[in-house]
Amino acid sequence: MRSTGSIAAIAILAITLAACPSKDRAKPAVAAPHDSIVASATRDYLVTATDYAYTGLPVHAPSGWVTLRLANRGSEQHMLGVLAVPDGYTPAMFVDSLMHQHIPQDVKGWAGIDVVSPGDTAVVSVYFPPGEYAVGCFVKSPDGTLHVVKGMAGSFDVVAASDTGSAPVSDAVATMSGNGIELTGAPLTSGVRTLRVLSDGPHFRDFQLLKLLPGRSSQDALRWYANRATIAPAATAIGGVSGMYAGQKASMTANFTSGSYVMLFDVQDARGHPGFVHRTFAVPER
Ligand SMILES: [Cu+2]
Repeated sequence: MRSTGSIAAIAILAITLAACPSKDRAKPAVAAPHDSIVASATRDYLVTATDYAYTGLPVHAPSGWVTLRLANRGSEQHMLGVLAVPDGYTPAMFVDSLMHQHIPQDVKGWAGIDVVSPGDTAVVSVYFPPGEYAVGCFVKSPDGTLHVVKGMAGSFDVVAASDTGSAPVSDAVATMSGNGIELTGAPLTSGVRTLRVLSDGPHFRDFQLLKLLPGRSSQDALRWYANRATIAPAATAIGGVSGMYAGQKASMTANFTSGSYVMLFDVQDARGHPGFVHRTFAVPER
């Protein structure tokens, strides 16, 4: 498995671990407390990632648009992958399964936050229907272990709300397709900008944004991203939206500064070799 673990890793794990029948672990579903109505609640959560834990995860978030901020205070890269808790599992059971890499094949991913470099904070807004969600970090450490296996996992409830909030106003739209990444809307200029992220396919795509370090090329950045547990950075990972497929509603907000950026998502060729679809863009000096 490649080192750029993310939601894509879940799919691989699900296949690899198909011999681990989920029904052996499943117990009767418990009634979910989703029938209460949230009159007003925060829709903005600051989650802190350390090596290897999250703090500040929501407990009961309101349904609709929720903003998750992932502040990486660790020494490694981190992300916040989101999965719907499958039928037959309690959140605690499912988190335990993730930590032991027992993942049912029909697990349903949801939009989350892709990789953030140490010291940076990523901001992603996602539309959540009511339900129970588990989170985990699918980045690999230099020792080859996924952070979720080291205990970097958790869960939260999304409770039905009468007011489901509204989507952040976006400055541009990035659409992942089989052919590339289309970027529409106003050219991105320096400042805090919101990028609506879309995907046209039924399978997970993990949208990632990198800012190139001075003097480094986009190929340097892609080479680093594919091997980032083991080689020196050529870019800063400033987050992205993991687990995107057609119909998911999500956006990311970042403070763009002048320089070169790469947006990318993981692909595999017909022989299963990993690669990236990417697009570069420059943010001009003011
Ligand atoms: Cu991590």
